[in-house]
Amino acid sequence: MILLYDLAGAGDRRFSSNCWRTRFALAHKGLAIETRATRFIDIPALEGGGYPTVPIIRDGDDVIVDSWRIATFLEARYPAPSLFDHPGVEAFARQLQSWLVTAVSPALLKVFVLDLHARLDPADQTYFRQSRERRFEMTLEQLADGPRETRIAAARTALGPLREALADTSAQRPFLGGVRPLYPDYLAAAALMWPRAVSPGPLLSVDDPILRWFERMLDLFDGLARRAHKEWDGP
Ligand SMILES: N[C@@H](CCC(=O)N[C@@H](CS)C(=O)NCC(=O)O)C(=O)O
Repeated sequence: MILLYDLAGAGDRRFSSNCWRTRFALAHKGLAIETRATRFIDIPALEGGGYPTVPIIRDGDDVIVDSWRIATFLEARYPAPSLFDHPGVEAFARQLQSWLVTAVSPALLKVFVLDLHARLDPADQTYFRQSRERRFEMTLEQLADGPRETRIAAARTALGPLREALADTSAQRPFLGGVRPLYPDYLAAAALMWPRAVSPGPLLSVDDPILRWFERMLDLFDGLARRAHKEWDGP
């Protein structure tokens, strides 16, 4: 049984994209897991302390932190079914992750940061506000400044490369990974799981090809992601 420390907001919302990457990877490997709901303020004490972020997993005596390191650890210890299938897919996943962190997350944060703050456990709200305001050198309200429609439009534009990659998906090739999902699919789906968990505002228009693929991602593993707490008015 693998233990996953999974970030949770108020009402046990499992909103963390980084943790969803690991959640999907563990499901892909078919591994039995237990998740432990974790708040930001709980992280410093986990597993004896010294780990800065979640996800963290414990597998036997091994404690692994960082979603990428967890994915490669799982791949080495439980090779089949592979998360990457091919070294080229692993390289693509690395690139995709970097793009999600540098281009997509900032755009999503501008739209959803206040929704997220409002749905954190009250004990986490002060830590979240202080740490993010220090990091961005502005208040959360300044971060989310400007008309919401403009910020949503910017987030949709930021997702353009993913939309383009998914335009070729079809019944024959429904995933970025081809006939079946691979780690790039999990990275991209995980990025959408946090707006889905915290905000009623629709991020994607109903005819967006990203949404058709995301529906398939929600259905995987007996609807693992679909069963997660949903705030938005969409799938
Ligand atoms: N590169 C890390 C990033 C993990 C990360 O930033 N996790 C956030 C939650 S989504 C966190 O634990 N933040 C701790 C904090 O802000 O104190 C990974 O992919 O695991």
